[in-house]
Amino acid sequence: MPSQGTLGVAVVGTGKMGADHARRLQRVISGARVTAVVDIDEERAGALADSMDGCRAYTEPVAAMAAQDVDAVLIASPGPAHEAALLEALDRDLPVLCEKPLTPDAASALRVLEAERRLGHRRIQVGFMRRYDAEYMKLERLLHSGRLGRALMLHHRHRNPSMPPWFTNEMLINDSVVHEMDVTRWLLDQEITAVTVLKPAPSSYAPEGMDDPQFVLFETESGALVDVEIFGHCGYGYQVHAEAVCERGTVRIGDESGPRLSADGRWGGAITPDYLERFADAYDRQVQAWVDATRRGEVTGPSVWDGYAAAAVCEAGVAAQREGRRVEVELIERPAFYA
Ligand code: ISE
Repeated sequence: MPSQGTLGVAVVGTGKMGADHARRLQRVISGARVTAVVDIDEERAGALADSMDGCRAYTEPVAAMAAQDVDAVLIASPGPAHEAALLEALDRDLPVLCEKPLTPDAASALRVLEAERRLGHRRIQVGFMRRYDAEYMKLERLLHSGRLGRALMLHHRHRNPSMPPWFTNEMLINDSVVHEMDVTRWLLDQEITAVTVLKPAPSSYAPEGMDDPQFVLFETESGALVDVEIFGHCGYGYQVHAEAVCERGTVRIGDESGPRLSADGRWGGAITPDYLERFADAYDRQVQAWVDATRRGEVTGPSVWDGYAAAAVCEAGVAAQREGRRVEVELIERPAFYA
């Protein structure tokens, strides 16, 4: 499938994430190059295409996917635009890396799942990049080694310095806590069964209409309890921590590992300003793994099932957030196709 051995990738969506992925594919990743960029904002797509040799700008994903030099698609447009692009790519049997969330709700995620099953083989990897972060990978290996016994609780902290002006209360669940939903399912190797959202008195820096921070509680199949502090406007930097409390020990990741400076009678370090920096290595590893697998004709990494399961937990989370009650997660039975 790759033309001349190099994978020609169409990047759909040229906002913050799409532009970063295009740069990564062009400058960091081996075995791929960006042959198309797509955005409804013609000028923005054009400017990005002009910065890369042999890249064309399109305003419609369909047109880019039909191009001769497009072998695979990286979708980084806003969540509501994902379903149409995913179905189009499946129709053309094109490999896809789709930024999270797979789609904004469980019903649309299920339609994508059904389409991939009809195709008869996996084509889509979902961009849950924390699975490619070195510390998360060590945590996952440790938990699965059994050395610490069963995991009883997870504590997650997810702090952003601020959110863009268009960010909503629901997006704190759908775009931010969705990461903790995925890593919880992956680390504990089980589904989340119920969600509760509690809200402290909001920070005076919370924008109008947003309850910030929030405290989200997951229950899981085995009876583990998982809490997530989601803070959209902590003001001081981007921090993601996770701690597992197990029968025979605890393990914590996310404490800044950068250089620890001692000077002028103080010690300390820096906090990353945003997720692109904090998870830069994880994004690189994820995209390289996708390109490598695609060139081998394989699909690895988080699947459409993972995207659908996260969407179902998001739906419960948004209802819990809105209605102030515990909401159970509704999931179909996992198809053998995604075993
Ligand atoms: C953003 O969309 C991300 O995916 C980041 O990883 C997350 O930390 C942030 O809260 C989201 O807005």
